[in-house]
Amino acid sequence: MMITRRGLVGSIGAAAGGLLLSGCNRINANPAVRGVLGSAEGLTMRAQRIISDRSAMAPEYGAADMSPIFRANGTRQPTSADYAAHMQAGFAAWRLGVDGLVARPQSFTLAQIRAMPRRTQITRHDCVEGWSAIGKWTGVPLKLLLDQAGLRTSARYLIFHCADLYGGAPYYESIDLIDGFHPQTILAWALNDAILPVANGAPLRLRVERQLGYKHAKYVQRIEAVASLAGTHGGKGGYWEDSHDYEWYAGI
Ligand SMILES: Nc1nc2c(c(=O)[nH]1)N[C@H]1C(S)=C(S)[C@@H](COP(=O)(O)O)O[C@H]1N2
Ligand SMILES: [Mo]
Repeated sequence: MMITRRGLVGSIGAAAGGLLLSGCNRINANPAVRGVLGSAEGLTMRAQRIISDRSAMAPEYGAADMSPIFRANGTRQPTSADYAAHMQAGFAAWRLGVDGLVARPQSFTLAQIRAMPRRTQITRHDCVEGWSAIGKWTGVPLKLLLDQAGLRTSARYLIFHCADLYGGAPYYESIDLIDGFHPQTILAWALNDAILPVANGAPLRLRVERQLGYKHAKYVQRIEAVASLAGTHGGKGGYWEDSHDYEWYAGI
């Protein structure tokens, strides 16, 4: 994958691109870092870091850094009757499917997922629309679900199918196996020590901390292991990738 200034700005639109760059400036408060990142050399460096250091951990913060309110963005409540029924029932009958190129297809209840080992992390969420928030997420490491399902050797990507439509189209996202098995990649069921609110993706949402906000699929109901992204929806691996040409790998 190539990351160029044209790619960044062109994919998001000039106005939002400006916001993205200002977001980067905030992220790198050190003026020296800011200067380098603003240059062509800096873009090369950023690309280099993404390519060579995919297993690095995203920064984690302390309780004092947490945003007073973690705002919601995109879908705040899926509109289907099916989702409404699950919400009414406290998601007691919600199932998370893990299937596709796996040896043992799984269908997890929320109770099963909450009983599995959990990871809690305080991280910063960066949205391309120019806002960030620091929140405390608790959930099951995705690796544990993948291990139970047993990925086939042909699996290359994981597609997250969501329960909502956005702009009339199904929201979905995808990641590769490096992010899939990254220790900070979790399916979160709690935010800030409370059960995950509907606005933030109840009952389960992806946290993939090395990438931008739109990759963090909310309302996840099915994880599908695939060899190629070409066969799903528009074929570019996500709602925003298909509809607005956003980068598939949105590393930060
Ligand atoms: N299913 C679904 N997931 C989604 C979205 C959405 O609209 N639907 N919006 C994305 C975007 S752009 C962002 S910034 C985050 C927002 O997460 P939040 O609502 O918890 O702030 O969710 C991402 N995941
Ligand atoms: Mo976003």
